[in-house]
Amino acid sequence: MKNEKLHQQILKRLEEVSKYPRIHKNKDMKTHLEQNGITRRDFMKWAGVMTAMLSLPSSFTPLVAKAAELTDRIPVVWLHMAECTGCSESLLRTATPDLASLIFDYISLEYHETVMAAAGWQAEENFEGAIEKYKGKYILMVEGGIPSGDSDFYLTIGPHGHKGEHNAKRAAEDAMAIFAIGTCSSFGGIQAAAPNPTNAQPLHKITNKPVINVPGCPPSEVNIVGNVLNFILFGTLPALDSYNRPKWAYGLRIHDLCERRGHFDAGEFVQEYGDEGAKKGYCLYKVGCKGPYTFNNCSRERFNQHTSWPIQAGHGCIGCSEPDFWDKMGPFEEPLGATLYETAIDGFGADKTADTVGIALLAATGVGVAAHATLAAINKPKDNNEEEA
Ligand code: FSX
Ligand code: SF4
Ligand code: F3S
Repeated sequence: MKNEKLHQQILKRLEEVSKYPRIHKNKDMKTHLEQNGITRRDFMKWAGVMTAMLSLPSSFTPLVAKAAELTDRIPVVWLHMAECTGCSESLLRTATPDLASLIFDYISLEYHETVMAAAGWQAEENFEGAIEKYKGKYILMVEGGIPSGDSDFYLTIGPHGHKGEHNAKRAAEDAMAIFAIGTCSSFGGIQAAAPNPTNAQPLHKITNKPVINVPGCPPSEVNIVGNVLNFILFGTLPALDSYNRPKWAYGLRIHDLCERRGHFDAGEFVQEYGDEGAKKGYCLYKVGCKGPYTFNNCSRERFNQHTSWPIQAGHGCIGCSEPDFWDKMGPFEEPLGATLYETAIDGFGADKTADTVGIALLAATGVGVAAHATLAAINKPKDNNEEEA
């Protein structure tokens, strides 16, 4: 019944979006996929995966596919601030273009400094033109931390030498929805790490409008495209956690679905890189994995067409989707020990779960798995329970 209502609501929304003018006059999704050697079957399979990722029932797959087909109805303005461009690279530079990057190709990117042909005066004109032409109708995506206040001269863009902060504020004013792409834009990132010489700020500090954070350094391509699809499907803000991250992507800890989790529960740890445990794929907690403190879906979605992710490659998670991880998660190759780290689990020192308590119980009683499971359940954020049920 609840699903039926949601289904109707989405259908109505998609109908509305399909009335928006098409931006690619000469290209439809079918041709776009064919030109890139993707069959309809592959596309529907991908839509099925995205449906599950967005926590929707599988019967909604055709709606998600339709939303992908409508991605050319909503213009996107993408700004670069202070960053390494890894977020764009994550999306656009897969070895063979996967569906997420193909969909992104199809989205009407009205302005994106890395991929557009224009430069100089022309580029600046394109920026002004896009936000004027699509006033109130575009999605703004901002990548990078934003030098601000007295230090905003650390970032100037284009021939007029506008400050990054000026452009971000200007574009935010008339945007329909705003996404901070990557940890730098969501939380300040490496620019804002101590001593933060450029006074870099996250996007939400320089605009009063609601900002959806899509952190990760970089975030995966599926999280970026998933947010666009989510917006097309619902037209509203998704359910967010306490750091304004969409719960469908950031609702669980890396540790919750990690492929090495069985070894954690069995007390089997890599003690140092290259040891026997490392060869056997044991848990990386003792060599610094921050998976127990980090909320993201890498353990489920991986990167580069589901190929691999940091922990599969043999290094612990460094907590790249958490606020201030450069300052607070280090040293990256050592456990945090008894540090009380402020996470979305309400400031609870996750090591208590992960090491001190879990492992002590494991050794003392031999019922570590159950003990750990109980502790993990206690420490889950309350507002995530509904999604896990
Ligand atoms: Fe880089 Fe993006 Fe990290 Fe930041 O990603 S991958 S430094 S999150 O803004 O380009
Ligand atoms: Fe995986 Fe890290 Fe948790 Fe070990 S500590 S199970 S490697 S997330
Ligand atoms: Fe980042 Fe950890 Fe995922 S380091 S990419 S959140 S596994």
